[in-house]
Amino acid sequence: MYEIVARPQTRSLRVTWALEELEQDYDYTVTTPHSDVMNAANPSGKVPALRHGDICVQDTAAIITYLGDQHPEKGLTFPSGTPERGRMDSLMYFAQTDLESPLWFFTRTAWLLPDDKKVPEANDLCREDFAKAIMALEKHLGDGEYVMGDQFTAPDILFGHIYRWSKNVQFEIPSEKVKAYMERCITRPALGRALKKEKAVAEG
Ligand SMILES: N[C@@H](CCC(=O)N[C@@H](CS)C(=O)NCC(=O)O)C(=O)O
Repeated sequence: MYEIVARPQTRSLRVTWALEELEQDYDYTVTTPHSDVMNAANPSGKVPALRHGDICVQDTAAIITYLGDQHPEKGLTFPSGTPERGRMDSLMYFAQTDLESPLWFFTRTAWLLPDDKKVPEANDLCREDFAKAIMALEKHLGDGEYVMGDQFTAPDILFGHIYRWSKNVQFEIPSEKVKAYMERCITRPALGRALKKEKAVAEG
């Protein structure tokens, strides 16, 4: 049985979404970043982590990939060593480094941190870097339904989640093609189920 260890309604949604796409059962241990429970599951104390037997996996890109690899018949990931896996891994790293980083830096330095730690002079740069990464994503996407082609796969979870987040902080998506793709991702029934689950566990 899989166990998500997380504060719900955070990046945890990516993991819940993956589990719902894979139609797997899972337990949910609700905690907060840097609690003893979280520190035991992730040395950084950040949420989420995934326990599975003796293994505890951290970082959402790694968790989603791990989960997809456990259920190859579902096609969420591609076999290790194949050209498709190489491309998929590129997109997983790109999503977190190029696309998510400016969004995360902005979220912290414009919203979450106390006023004396805010960095308003970095706001425009974050928006610019995010927009540049969206234009790169447009090239990756080509004419595909999803970023790897016709099939919904692991990177689509990251891009879909980042899209929801970008809307919350009013970051523009400067490509109609990418926006339409991201809309396709966030209308997946599995995401609907994941959102319900996250809400239910958050409310206890
Ligand atoms: N790269 C990590 C980032 C995890 C992360 O930053 N989680 C946030 C909540 S969404 C957190 O725990 N923040 C607490 C902190 O930064 O100390 C992942 O994708 O799992």
